[in-house]
Amino acid sequence: MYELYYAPGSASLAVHWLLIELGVEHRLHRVNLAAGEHKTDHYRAINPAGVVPALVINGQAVSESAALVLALADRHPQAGLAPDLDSLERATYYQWAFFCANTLQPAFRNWFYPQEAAGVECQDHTKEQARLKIEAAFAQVNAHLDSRGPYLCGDQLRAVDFSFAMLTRWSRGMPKPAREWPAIKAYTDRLCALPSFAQVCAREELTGWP
Ligand SMILES: N[C@@H](CCC(=O)N[C@@H](CS)C(=O)NCC(=O)O)C(=O)O
Repeated sequence: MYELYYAPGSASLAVHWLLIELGVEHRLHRVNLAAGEHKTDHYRAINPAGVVPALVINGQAVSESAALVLALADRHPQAGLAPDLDSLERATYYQWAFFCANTLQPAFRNWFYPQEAAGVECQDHTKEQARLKIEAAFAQVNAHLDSRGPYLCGDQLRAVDFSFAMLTRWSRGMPKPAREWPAIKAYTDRLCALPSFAQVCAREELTGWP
């Protein structure tokens, strides 16, 4: 049994979407970020970092969106969303999981919370650097999908695609949203056509993407 602590459209989206795609039983707890619920002692007992998501797996709380996506795919191998451990594709799979978690997501953090990195006085500069980093990352993925797609790991949809698709959605209000890169546009069209995407959008009341 899973319990997901989430906020609509946030880093919990990939996990929520994947839970639906996998068809596994789960209970949802909506965390009101505007009201600061994620900074309460109650929530910090679940995720000490005070951010969403957190996933309680059989009573044990785990966090970090990308890790949760990988863990879910491994726990439900019948869905075929994780490449075999000894396959070459597994290395590519890790590559994109860490790319999402280590390259793209921190850049988005700087875009959405530009005061964090170097203070309010530097926030415009931080945001501009974040934009450049995000656009460079999208250009890299676009070229990769063009030559080695249609999914991040090749022919098959994998769990990391849920993480990356979530991150492309975060760019929708940016000067150059991810869907302006043609291969990423085709990719997000494919991901967003999954019935599980319509379901997660309905549950989280998300609109405007794609
Ligand atoms: N590395 C974490 C980052 C999570 C994160 O930054 N979540 C954001 C929402 S997208 C959040 O909770 N923000 C509220 C805050 O930082 O106060 C993960 O991937 O789970």
